[in-house]
Amino acid sequence: MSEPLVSIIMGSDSDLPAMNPAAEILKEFGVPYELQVLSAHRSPELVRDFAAKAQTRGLKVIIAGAGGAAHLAGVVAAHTVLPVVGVPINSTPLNGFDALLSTVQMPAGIPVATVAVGDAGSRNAAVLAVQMLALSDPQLREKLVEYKKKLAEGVRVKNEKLKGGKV
Ligand code: RP5
Repeated sequence: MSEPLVSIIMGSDSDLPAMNPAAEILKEFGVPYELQVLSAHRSPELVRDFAAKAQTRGLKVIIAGAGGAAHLAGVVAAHTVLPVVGVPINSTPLNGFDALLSTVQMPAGIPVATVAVGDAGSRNAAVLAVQMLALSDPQLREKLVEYKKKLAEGVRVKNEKLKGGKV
């Protein structure tokens, strides 16, 4: 695989099932990516080092998912000017509501583009990353147009089934 353009990082290996959908989407679009476990709390030095070197490594977008006291996306955003997409993961007794708030409520000047909690968020983080890359890549833009057509076609088929009494 060529050098990664997108880095998918997560606070723990227990977050992998939640972050895999993002990887699947990037694979579908043919975008080179990497997966890493980095914890803002348990390995703060590694996180700082990763974020500080991300741009010179050729990364364009960072997707960061975390659950408990979810600071990973925000800490990474503090150390880079690359766009950071945050995925709140529902890995705590509060079912991700806590992760949503700690990911989304960034102070002015250090944005984290926060997506939905859970599976939809993981997928959307990757689609958003592809949309960012597509700004300077017409082929990726075309793939996004096709992707949206497929989504619409899926809805059309479901609607036909429903109208035909097949659901
Ligand atoms: C967060 O704490 C991780 O992102 C994970 O969602 C949660 C629990 O981590 P483990 O105790 O499973 O390693 O830092």
